[in-house]
Amino acid sequence: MPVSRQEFETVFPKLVEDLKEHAATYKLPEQAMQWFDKSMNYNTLGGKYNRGISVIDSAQLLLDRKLSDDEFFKAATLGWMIELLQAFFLVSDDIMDSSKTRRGQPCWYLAPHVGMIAINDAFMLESGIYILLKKYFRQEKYYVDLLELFHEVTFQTELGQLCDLLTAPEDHVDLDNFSMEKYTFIVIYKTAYYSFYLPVALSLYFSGHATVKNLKQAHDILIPMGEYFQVQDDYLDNFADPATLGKIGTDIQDNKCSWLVNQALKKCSPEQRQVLERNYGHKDQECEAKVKELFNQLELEKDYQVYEDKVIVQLRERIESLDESEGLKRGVFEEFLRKIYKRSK
Ligand code: GPP
Ligand code: MG
Ligand code: MG
Repeated sequence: MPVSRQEFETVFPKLVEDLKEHAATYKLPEQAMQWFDKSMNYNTLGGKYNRGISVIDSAQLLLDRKLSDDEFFKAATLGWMIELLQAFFLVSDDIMDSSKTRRGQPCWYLAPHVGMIAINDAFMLESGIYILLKKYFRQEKYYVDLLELFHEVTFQTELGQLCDLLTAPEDHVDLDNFSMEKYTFIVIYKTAYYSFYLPVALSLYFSGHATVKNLKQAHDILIPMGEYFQVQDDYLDNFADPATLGKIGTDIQDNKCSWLVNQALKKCSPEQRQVLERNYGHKDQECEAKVKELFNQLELEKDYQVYEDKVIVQLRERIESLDESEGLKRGVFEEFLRKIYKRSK
């Protein structure tokens, strides 16, 4: 049985206490302690927790049994460490993308009295990962592997974010700068590693199944799965109802090399390309509305359906041909795919 959001949430308050206790060893003043507490709760809670919960679900499948209370706590702690990493990324990403809302509330940097303190809060969310890792995993023989994994995946995500930002300059629009090759690099690095490879890699170490072969097999299924997830994110950015999505899309105004604009460029007429030239990437609602209208005219929703049907077949084939001889299980990937298939938020 997959773990519910509520079950996963029961572990978080203890981890917040652990991090505050660590800060207390430095006699952190009370005002700052309250601020840290608020930032952790505001920025880490309220999402879908797909990444975090997948660590526990995968561990259960890999060990092929129900986890003991202690095992559940430790697997959940690894899951919350990904959620802290995600919180660190999202607080930062929302500043960089000038986003307005996240998980149905104002982005943290826009919350009352926060502003650019949010940058330091983002760093502290990241530091929380390593404090918890040391507290709960220092004695494990795979401690250094986990440490290196978090560091490497963070670096990979930053590489993706860099390319995402460099292909979306604020001051000039150059549609020739977009391509599906660049797009693929951006989404694999900014999203797929930390959202898909990381949870399963963590559960492989935790369950004692992290052989070179298993890590490679997991990688080769999860990176394409993460690519699909970010195509969904780009599609939803324009086509989803913000009330359901919990965030207002910014990709058109932000001049992003998104999946939609790449599809539009493939099929637009010279006249339609002019509409894009004149309106894409402007911080202006009327320009944005013209681009949205063009995306509708071009029936990009249909292209998305075709893409989704095709990629699902490919992913299922890859899962089917998985070699389970070293303890990896198809169910790990089936469950992850089930969580995101045809998602609307
Ligand atoms: C999501 O892309 C990517 C990230 C959250 C990675 C950020 C990486 C950093 C190193 C800060 P997105 O901008 O499309 O996200 P959303 O649609 O949720 O705003
Ligand atoms: Mg972004
Ligand atoms: Mg997005």
